[in-house]
Amino acid sequence: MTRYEEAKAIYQAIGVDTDAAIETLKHTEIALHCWQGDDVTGFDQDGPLTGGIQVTGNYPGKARTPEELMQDYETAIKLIPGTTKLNLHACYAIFEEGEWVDRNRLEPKHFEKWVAFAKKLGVGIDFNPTFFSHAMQKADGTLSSADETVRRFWIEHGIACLKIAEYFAKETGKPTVINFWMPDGMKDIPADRYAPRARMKASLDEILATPYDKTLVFPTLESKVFGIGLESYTVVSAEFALTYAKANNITPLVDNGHYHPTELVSDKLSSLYLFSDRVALHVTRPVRWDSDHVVIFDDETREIAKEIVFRGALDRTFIALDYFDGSINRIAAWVLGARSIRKALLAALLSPVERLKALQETGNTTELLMLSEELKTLPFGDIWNEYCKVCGVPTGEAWYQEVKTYENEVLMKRG
Ligand code: RNT
Ligand code: ZN
Repeated sequence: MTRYEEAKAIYQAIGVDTDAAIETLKHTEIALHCWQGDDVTGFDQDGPLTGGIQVTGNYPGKARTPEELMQDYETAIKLIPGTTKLNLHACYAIFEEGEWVDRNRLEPKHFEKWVAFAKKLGVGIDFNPTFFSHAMQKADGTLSSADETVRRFWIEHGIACLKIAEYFAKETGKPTVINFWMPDGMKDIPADRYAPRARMKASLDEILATPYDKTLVFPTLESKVFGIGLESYTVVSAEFALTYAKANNITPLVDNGHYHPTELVSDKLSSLYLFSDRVALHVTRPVRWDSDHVVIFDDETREIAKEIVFRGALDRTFIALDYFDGSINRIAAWVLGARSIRKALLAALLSPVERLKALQETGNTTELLMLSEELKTLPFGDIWNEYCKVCGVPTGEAWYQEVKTYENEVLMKRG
């Protein structure tokens, strides 16, 4: 008997079909964010990263061009078992030599090379308008700005991006999620919390009134509790985002770094599933704040995965990763985060869901706690290794050697 066969029998004894779990996980799409590869820099401007988000670290080998970013991305996804989706930001537009257009004038043609790349990899594309790192992102924000010129510019950007999202979906034949995250907010106490929110609402209404194919393009709205330099007020708070999404029949997006430290996204998902057809996630790891550390196989990531899987909601959840660490090898960062969310999903898929739920329903909370703890030491690693094998990617730490080789041969040669 192989280790997998032995482990399979152990799971079978508690009523879990490991082959079925592996098969489900293989086809579960995870959107992998391009912005981990270059510390959220992009290609359309030279300014600093703004919008109240920060990347720390100066690990060598950061991608500087579209070609480098694509090469790095491809290297990463070969080490990640299961279906990936390419997640792009508008600031990653690729211009011809000597060409440049501002964000409100972006067109599908500026993303042709990304489409060709996605087709080569056989993956779908998700998209994000970029409302930060730009001169038109003023102190009072973007879509909520009191300056009509500023607000208009960003509305045009939103509309342009909606069209690009539709182009992605049509070209790849796979739905495109387009996520709206605006950093708008205030460092200090506002005199008027209402007016910016009213302008934000009007702006989003105008963007979403643009015709787009609702079977192919799924707008999501991401809330946030605070940003660096935006500590006192964020326009798109949780209440704003959830209410707006519900009222306008779009999808709410929860980023697990965007709440107070003792709030847990795992506890929020069931409410969202109850009231929304679809739910979108940015999976990250906040360490004391929205620090965007690399996702690991920790308790909260596992609990989030459990909520999705136990609800039977994999097919109505858009799962994306969103973190950025410049202090370690950026390819390893991608691989680690993506493998970790997949481990969390696998652990959930390997649970005797009905038995656990029945223990709760019948008030057997002692047995529920006992079983939850015993499940943790079942031979999960053997199933994980089998999953990696089935997906044709290295098992155990073997993937890291490939990253190291790539680091020596490619990354270290970059200036
Ligand atoms: C920022 C949000 C947002 C960004 C990306 C780059 O706090 O999480 O999703 O991380 O759009
Ligand atoms: Zn996010």
